[in-house]
Amino acid sequence: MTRNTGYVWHERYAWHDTGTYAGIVAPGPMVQPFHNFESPESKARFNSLVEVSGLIENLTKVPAQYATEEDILRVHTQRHVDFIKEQSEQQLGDAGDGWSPFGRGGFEVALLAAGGTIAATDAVLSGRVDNAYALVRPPGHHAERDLGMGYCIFANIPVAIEWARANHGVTRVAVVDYDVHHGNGTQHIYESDPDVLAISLHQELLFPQDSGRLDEVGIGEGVGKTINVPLQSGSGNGAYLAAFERVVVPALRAFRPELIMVASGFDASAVDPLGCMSVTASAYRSMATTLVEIAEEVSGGRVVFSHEGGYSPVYVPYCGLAVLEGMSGFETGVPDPYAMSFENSPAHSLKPWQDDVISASEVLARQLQLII
Ligand code: 3YP
Ligand code: ZN
Repeated sequence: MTRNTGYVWHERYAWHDTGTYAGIVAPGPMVQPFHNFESPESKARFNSLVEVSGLIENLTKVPAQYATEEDILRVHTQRHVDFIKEQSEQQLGDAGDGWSPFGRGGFEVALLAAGGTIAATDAVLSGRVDNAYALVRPPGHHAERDLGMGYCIFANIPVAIEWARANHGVTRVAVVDYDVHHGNGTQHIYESDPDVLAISLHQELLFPQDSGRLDEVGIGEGVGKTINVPLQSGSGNGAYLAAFERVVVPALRAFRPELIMVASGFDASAVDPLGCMSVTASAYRSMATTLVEIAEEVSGGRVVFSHEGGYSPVYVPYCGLAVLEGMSGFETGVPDPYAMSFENSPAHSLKPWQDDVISASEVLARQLQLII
């Protein structure tokens, strides 16, 4: 079965400049300059593979658009918007936390990233496509209402959700975040909102520090609508697929959202410089297929992926292609060239201690009467 999958990419995403860095830190007298891990490479090469593999012929190109200031202000404070504008005039500004450098004109690219996610959401909600992938940059899941963080300037997914609520009469939305880092921005923006279920799978206590614990379950009316699955470093396909089967799918089934948004980061991959997980393209494909199928069951198939992290220039393209193949049902026949190195690792079997974390998160969700 094939589906009509929308796809957003804009060359300007590759022009977002994160400066001369040494991975995540600034170069210094004894720190040789390099580039920032958050560089155009992994994303531009993902797009190249989508084109060269021929998959693009089976996708529907959705033009990116710029979010308006009004769109951004449904989520962020005027103070944050003004700060980003001001930083965007500098040679190398920062979104607020000191980890999020961006060059002149970064404000406009950030509007295009949020707007690209809006465009994908609009294409899905208006029925022009069945589901959609927005390959945007800069990412969004760390951005708080009043602060940019962890490479993120604006909260792309929340901006698209609030746009959908204002323009399509959508109310209940679920966010599934499989980026290796905790989706703190999404969590905090929606922690008191009972109509947004935010689920984040991440490497425990990686980034932000001391964030994304199991006991962060939401606040007030939002209690039970925040789910964190803080997996131990070293988790592979077995742990991710078990977390999907036992936590993500039952929670989505119980919540019955009208729309599912996916924070799609590939930094839990087996070769990522920022994560210590071991996920491979085949598991990313399964996660995408599962999300599309559960969307078909609960939200009329409406699911929108917005790109987040993932810093291996050579592997992200294959993980991303697998997700797009899973979403669309089209197979390019392009093999994962790294499968021989990564697929047979003992890291993929579900370990008892990984099972414990998943069980704890499952039990908690059940206690909160989310999973019936
Ligand atoms: C930003 C600075 C140090 C770690 C980092 C994480 C960014 C990311 O991929 N978030 O999803
Ligand atoms: Zn990440």
